[in-house]
Amino acid sequence: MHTDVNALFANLWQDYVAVTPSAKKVHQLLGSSQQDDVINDHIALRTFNLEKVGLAKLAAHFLALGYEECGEYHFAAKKLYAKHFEHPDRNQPKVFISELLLDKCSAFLRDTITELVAQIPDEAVTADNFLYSGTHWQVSQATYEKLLAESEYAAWVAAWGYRANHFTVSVNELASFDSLEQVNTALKHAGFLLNTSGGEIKGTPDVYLEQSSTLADLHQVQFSDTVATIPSCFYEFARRYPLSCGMLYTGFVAASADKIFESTNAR
Ligand code: OOG
Ligand code: NI
Repeated sequence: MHTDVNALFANLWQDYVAVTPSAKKVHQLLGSSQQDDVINDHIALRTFNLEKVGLAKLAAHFLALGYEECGEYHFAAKKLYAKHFEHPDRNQPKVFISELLLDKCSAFLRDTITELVAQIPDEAVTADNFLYSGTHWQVSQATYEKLLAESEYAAWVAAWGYRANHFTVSVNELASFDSLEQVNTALKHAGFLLNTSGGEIKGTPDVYLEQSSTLADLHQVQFSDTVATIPSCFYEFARRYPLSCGMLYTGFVAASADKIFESTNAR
């Protein structure tokens, strides 16, 4: 486990941009508009509800750094369960961790994923680098595609393993943009493709959170038998609104998150 939260996020970022070259360009596009670096609202991680690598095992890395469990979310159609975590230091990014509920999936999917996860050495899961360690298994392109037909989420984790699925810019902290619409316009002008599932902007001020995201980059992945180009990771943008107490809402919105998951769908 990491002892330094900043080091953990720096490592997650390095690993993420290696397979998401567009993130660096987006970062520059928005970051160049202010003196300070772009502030991260949150990151997201994906896994399966197997004892060895379940949500709790990923969360342990953050709990050890002082993070606290804050909310839970259900996604019945996608067969996902998620929790979010916050650090007492409000400047640290929030963390959204989801897991695929394998007991609700087909025997093929469950058996395939169980076999992949069995290949992870036990000690790898608690190692410093686990959250940005990628895959610990070999998967063929045909197996990836068969997983994809049932669950885009399962196929994504089988191909990319353990790494940040996305980073999220805090739009509230951007000096040169007053709205998410403005951010989206700048992104589209620069040629980035946005996730339009559920509309370009998911959520409204009424639910205290507006979100948009790019479509995942298309990046080369090494399968056991081939090299293929498939969706990797994406970049998200979040604008939070104050609750009646005056504090910004810090949770997530399940209906919006349901659509954000689709940022890794094939184009
Ligand atoms: C997580 C999708 C949900 C959000 O901000 O609502 C999410 C994922 O795609 O793994 O990140
Ligand atoms: Ni997100």
